[in-house]
Amino acid sequence: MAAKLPVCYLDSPLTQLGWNAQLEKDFAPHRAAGFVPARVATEDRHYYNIFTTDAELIAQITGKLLHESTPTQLPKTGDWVAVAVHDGEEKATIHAVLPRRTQISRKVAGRNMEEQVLAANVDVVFVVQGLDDNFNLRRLERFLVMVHEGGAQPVILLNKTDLCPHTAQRLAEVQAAVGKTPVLAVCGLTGSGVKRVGQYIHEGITVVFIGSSGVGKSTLINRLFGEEMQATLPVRETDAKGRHTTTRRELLVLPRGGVVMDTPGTREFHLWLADTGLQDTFPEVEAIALRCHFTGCGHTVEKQCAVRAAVQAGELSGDRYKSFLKLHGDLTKLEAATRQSKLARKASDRVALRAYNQFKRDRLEDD
Ligand SMILES: Nc1nc2c(ncn2[C@@H]2O[C@H](COP(=O)(O)OP(=O)(O)OP(=O)(O)O)[C@@H](O)[C@H]2O)c(=O)[nH]1
Ligand SMILES: [Mg+2]
Ligand SMILES: [Zn+2]
Repeated sequence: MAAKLPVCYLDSPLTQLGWNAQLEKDFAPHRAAGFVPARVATEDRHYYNIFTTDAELIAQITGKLLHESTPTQLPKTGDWVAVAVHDGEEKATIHAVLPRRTQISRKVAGRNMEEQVLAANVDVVFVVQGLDDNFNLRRLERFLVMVHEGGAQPVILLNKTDLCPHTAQRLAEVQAAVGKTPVLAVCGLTGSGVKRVGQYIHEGITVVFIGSSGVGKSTLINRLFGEEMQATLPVRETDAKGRHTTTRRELLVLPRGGVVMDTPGTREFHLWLADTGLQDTFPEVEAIALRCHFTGCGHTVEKQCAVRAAVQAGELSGDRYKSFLKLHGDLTKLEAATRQSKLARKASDRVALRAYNQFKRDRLEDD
């Protein structure tokens, strides 16, 4: 098998991780300063798992970088960083983060509105939704706004086809709502449709799986690898809610090329300021809105509103109009959303975080 791999695959482990000419250029000053490039696989508050050309290391950032960075500028899964490797130890220090090409962020609960970067430098984002009780078109649209806003290409995966007696109907419904965004029906259980997912992944491409907890992100990734690489747990039967099995982000290199990232379920994600994302998610509504009489029309009570006229004329579906208004509202009411998500924050998140931190501590002690 190995002999059949292209030479570049064997020669350049950095290329396997997604390294390219632009990054090499961005990295020049850091190379001159004696640092080596690495990609962040997982991160928590203080420790990072990173991949260099030949090793997986645990890294910490310098105090200087910590003080000079805002929280979103700190290294995130998928980031390229400049590191100093400590000889004879499996440890490194991160001195700088290279500019990001794309990023996937969500709004998180906190004292103030806070942007949390889920993944950096991704090309394709698989937005996964279950065809069981999890299915929710409005939520799907919110995820799409998030992806468009971050500059990546979304692909929708409707998973668990085995649990849905009318997959074709759902597929058509979603496709009608999302326009040109590709929509695939898949089954993590049987592997059906997973080959077509793989067609979006090849060397030089980084993909990430996002979606609520329990929709099957890790299962689909396992399928892609053809082996169990992630722990998966059964969904709680009563409410189709997941158990937040994945408590940290993972970055994995597919044997035939391409980088795959897993994320923990984004249960309480809210929209980040997503003006461009809104336009990309509702292009037809935005086009109609150009004809509204008032600039800054709210499309609800205003006179001579082209959007409402379009709904009345049957040119725009009532459902589309409603979800557009909802997102429109979400974007202007971030403050309220933050308060809500604070209330929604569950103790289980803290438990998961604690378990992960313990895991990291154990791991460091093993080293
Ligand atoms: N019936 C059915 N179950 C599936 C399918 N795909 C995944 N599951 C099950 O759904 C449950 C959750 O799957 P995971 O892959 O852990 O879900 P996840 O999205 O990674 O969840 P988090 O890591 O918590 O965000 C597991 O019990 C899987 O076996 C599918 O196509 N059909
Ligand atoms: Mg998972
Ligand atoms: Zn209007």
